[in-house]
Amino acid sequence: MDLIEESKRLAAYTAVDQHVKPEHKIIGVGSGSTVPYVVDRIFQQGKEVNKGRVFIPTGFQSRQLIVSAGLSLGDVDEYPAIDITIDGADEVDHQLNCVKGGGACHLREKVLAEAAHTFVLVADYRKNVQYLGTNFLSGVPIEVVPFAYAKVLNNLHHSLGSPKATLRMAVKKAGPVVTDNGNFVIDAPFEREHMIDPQIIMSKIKMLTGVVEVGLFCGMAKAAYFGNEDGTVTIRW
Ligand code: ABF
Repeated sequence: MDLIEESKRLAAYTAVDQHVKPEHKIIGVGSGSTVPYVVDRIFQQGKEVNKGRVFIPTGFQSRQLIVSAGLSLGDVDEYPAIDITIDGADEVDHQLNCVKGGGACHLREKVLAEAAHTFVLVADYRKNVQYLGTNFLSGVPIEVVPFAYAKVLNNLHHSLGSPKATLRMAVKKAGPVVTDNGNFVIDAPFEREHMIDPQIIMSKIKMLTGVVEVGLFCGMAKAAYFGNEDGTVTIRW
C-alpha cells in the first residue's frame, strides 16, 4: 500500500476506534476514497454489534460499500437523527471548516453531517491546511439547479469575487457533471481573504437563487483525523 493510501487507512481506522461505539445504531457513511477504510473498520467491529445498526449512505458509492459489506442500509428520510457520520474532505482548515464536493455529493453529505449528533472527518495529510484553498485547485463546489447555472456563474464572476468560477464538465467534456439530484456543479476559486472566515462567503453563495448547496462545511465537524506519512495520526478537535 502506498503512503497516501496507508495514511487514509490510518486516519479512518483511528477515527472509527475512537468514535464509533457499540451504542451507535444509526451511522452515516460519506463518500470518497478514504471512506472504504471507515466501512472496513466498522465491519471489523463484528457481526454482533453491526446487526443492530443501520447505515445511511451519502451517494451511490457509499451505498455500494454498505451493501457489499453486508451491512443494513437505511435512508435519512427514515432515520433523520443519525448518531455519527464519518466522511472525507478535500481540505480541512485549522478551525475544522472544510471543503467537500470533489465527488459532487456535497448536498447529501451536508444533510448527513447536519443530521448527525457527531460529525467526524477523515483524510490523508495533504488535506490538513491552515486555510482552505491552499491545495485544491478547482475551488469551492456549488450545486446549482440546471436552469440557473449561467445566472449563478454570472453572480460569482461579477458580484462575489470568483472571476474564474466554471461549470464542472464530465470526463472528455461530454457535458456537465450531473449530481445524484439531477443538478449541475460549479467550481468557484476564491482568494485567501474569503477563506479566513469561510462562513461569510458560504452564506453569500447560499443566498443566490438557484444554488442548492455549497461545499463549504463551517463549524460542523467535531473532530478531524489526518493520517501522516510517518505512520502517525494528527487529530484536531
Ligand atoms: C467526499 O470525497 C467529498 O466531499 C470529497 O470531495 C472527497 C474526499 O475524498 P477522499 O477521501 O477521496 O480524499 O467526501
